[in-house]
Amino acid sequence: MKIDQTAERQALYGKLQELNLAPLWESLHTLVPKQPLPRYVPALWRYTDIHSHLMRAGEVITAEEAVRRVLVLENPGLPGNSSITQSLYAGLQLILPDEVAPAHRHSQSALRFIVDGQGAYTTVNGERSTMHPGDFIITPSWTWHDHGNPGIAGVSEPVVWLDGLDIPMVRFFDAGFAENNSSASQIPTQVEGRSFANYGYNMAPVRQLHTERHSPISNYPYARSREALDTLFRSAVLDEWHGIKLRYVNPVTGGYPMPTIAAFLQLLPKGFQGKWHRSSDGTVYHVVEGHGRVQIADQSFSFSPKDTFVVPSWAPVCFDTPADTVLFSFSDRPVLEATGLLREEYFAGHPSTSH
Ligand code: GTQ
Repeated sequence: MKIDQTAERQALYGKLQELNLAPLWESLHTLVPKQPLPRYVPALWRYTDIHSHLMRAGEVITAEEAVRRVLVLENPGLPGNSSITQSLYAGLQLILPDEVAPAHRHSQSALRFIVDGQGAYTTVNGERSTMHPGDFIITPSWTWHDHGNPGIAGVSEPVVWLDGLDIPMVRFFDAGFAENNSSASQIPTQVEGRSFANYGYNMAPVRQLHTERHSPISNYPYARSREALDTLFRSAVLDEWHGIKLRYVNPVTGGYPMPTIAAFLQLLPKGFQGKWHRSSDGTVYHVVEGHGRVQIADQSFSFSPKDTFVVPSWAPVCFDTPADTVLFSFSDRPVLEATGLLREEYFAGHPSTSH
């Protein structure tokens, strides 16, 4: 005897819903997927599309009024979420000459990767860092930070950087706290470059114990990281998937700069045709130098300097670069490693033919 299961089931589901109950068997396959099923999608933001709008934002609102004048890079698969991946936020922040973005602190961790312009600084817990294009700067959880742009050596120009924060992750845990400082700008209490002098030369202070969860270095200067990539390119074997790729470290622990965010810098030399790989940490990439093409699953994007793109969790990715190319990237890898959730796969051929 064939009964009308559909109607009977729907009747049951209706009654369940009134009692805040739901039938697992209707959603089991998406709740426990065979592999990640991200709702966010591969996407690329061209700096040439964004730049004029960012400058226009500089005309319609001051940094003071905005607090942070940022255009959020919002993943088209997560509209209204201010997220670039399920766990991470990215945005392009503009600070004009003589502006100040006032001091505050929050439980969200932030990174800055300097995109354009000279003459701005950020002050993190009393230590000021002058920003240079390509510098990687961290603002760890609950550290006071303010930004300013007084100019430098006669140069007075807009400064733009990429912000990366763990905002969606902190929102997921409902663990967000924030407060404003009573003064807009912190008076520096440390000599500029102090953290780098203490920890940036493969040395460490003999008596001062750094017991924080984040790196004691606040600014990882591009000149040093770039030099490392160049030396390795001339002397080391190229990784067939990543080219020459280094990760930024907390020099005290060898771990990641902050507990929730990993960051990387890689050189893909002229003529590089990378192999396919994938990993369970959805990753945001930013183009520092060069140009090329990234394939993400069945999509292909060409990229130029200052563009930003996102590779979702478990999407196969490969690069080819007709010119020497440097990519900065960041992800939630520390959290996936700490929880045993990080998986990676390196393909010998095309992902569709490798299984
Ligand atoms: O510079 O403190 O893009 O608090 C978003 C939130 C930047 C910042 C953002 C923030 C900041």
